Amino acid sequence: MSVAPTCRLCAGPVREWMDLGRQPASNAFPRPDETDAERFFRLAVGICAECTMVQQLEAMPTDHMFRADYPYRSSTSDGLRRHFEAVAGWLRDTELTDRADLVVEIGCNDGAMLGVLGASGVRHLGVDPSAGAARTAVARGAEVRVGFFDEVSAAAIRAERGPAKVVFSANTISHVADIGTVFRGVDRLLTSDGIFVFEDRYVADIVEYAYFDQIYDEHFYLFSVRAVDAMVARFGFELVDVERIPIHGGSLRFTVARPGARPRRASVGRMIDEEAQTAIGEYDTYLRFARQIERVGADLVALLTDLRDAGRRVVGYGATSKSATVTNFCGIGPDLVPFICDTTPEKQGRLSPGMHIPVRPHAAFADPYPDYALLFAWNHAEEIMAKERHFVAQGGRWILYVPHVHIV
Ligand code: JHZ
Ligand code: ZN
Repeated sequence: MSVAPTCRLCAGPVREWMDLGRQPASNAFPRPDETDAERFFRLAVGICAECTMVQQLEAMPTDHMFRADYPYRSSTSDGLRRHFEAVAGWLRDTELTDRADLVVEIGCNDGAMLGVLGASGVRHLGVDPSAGAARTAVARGAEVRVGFFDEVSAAAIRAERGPAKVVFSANTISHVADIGTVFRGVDRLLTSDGIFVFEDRYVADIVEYAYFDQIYDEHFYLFSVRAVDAMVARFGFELVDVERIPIHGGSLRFTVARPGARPRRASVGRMIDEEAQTAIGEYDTYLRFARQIERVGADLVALLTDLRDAGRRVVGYGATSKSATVTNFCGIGPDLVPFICDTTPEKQGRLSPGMHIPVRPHAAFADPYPDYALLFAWNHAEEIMAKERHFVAQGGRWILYVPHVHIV
């Protein structure tokens, strides 16, 4: 009899609901001569029967995911740049009002948020293992410590600069399987009345809109309000506010404080009730989702195969992390999608992880336009479709695969 895997947070039994197969590190884009060194893992997801946290059953080693040459850049999308400017303005005007206040950002990437605070003279520090992204953040006027955030680096930051009034993080906290290291770090760093604000994908939106490609190595946990509420309490904090934000197809902004330090807003209880009504903590919900994922995968391969057999040209748009899941789960390689265009210089000239589809500069898209563009960056659809109006005007069509395969 095999023993059920245990929850990383509460040690309860984790029931697997989907195996997305052998998958690479979603942001490790190999050079054509580096494909032998790729690392793979089994991308399987389950739900804890006790605390309901959705989590992966096996983890890709962190040092393989977040390396010095990590290629993702937050500022490549206008929408995200505007979002992070708004976050900076909100923190500056509501929390960082005293000249002595310090803000620390975990995973500051290229400084899309922190650069704005730095320019306003706010005391700040970013912590990020990606040396390349950090260089851009520094050029934007942000101060960055290259490395991981954990209890050791947090203690060093406190010793050097004193406690932080705000710890902020976007799309990073769910990425750390050993998440206790982050919370112990926040505990060392935060003032008694400070807040820890983090934004991450919302599992209820992922299920509702079948955003299955949000499941990849980096998204180790898929957060619900109920599971995060229990998690932060376990680490000695209180979830005091939660807010939906329309980022990456549907995210939540969590605000965490020391117990009793801040009033707990009604939104927390309200969203936990909503999740109970929509069965977001239940295994059967995810089994249904898994069947839907299989259907979408089969439909997408059937469409791409038909188009290829009919002699139509299809190009991928946006070498997203998400596309690693889609291409590797479905077995989509250069025979079905000859290349993916992407504006990120760090990805160009490289191959997509696992399936080795060449990544080419954006200019390749119109040279000449393909018949169809498979939109891997569907979370930026509005921005991209507005920019590529000419593609559609001359007869091109977009292929989307969420929440189901369709052509627009
Ligand atoms: P995008 C990454 O996910 C990884 P990804 C990470 N795990 C995460 O959670 C989020 O980011 C925050 C390109 N592009 O934002 C740029 C164009 O080519 O969906 C990017 O390579 N033209 C930390 O990788 C990709 O598409 C454009 O006009 O899934 C978009 O990646 C635009 C707007 C983007 O994140
Ligand atoms: Zn659990």
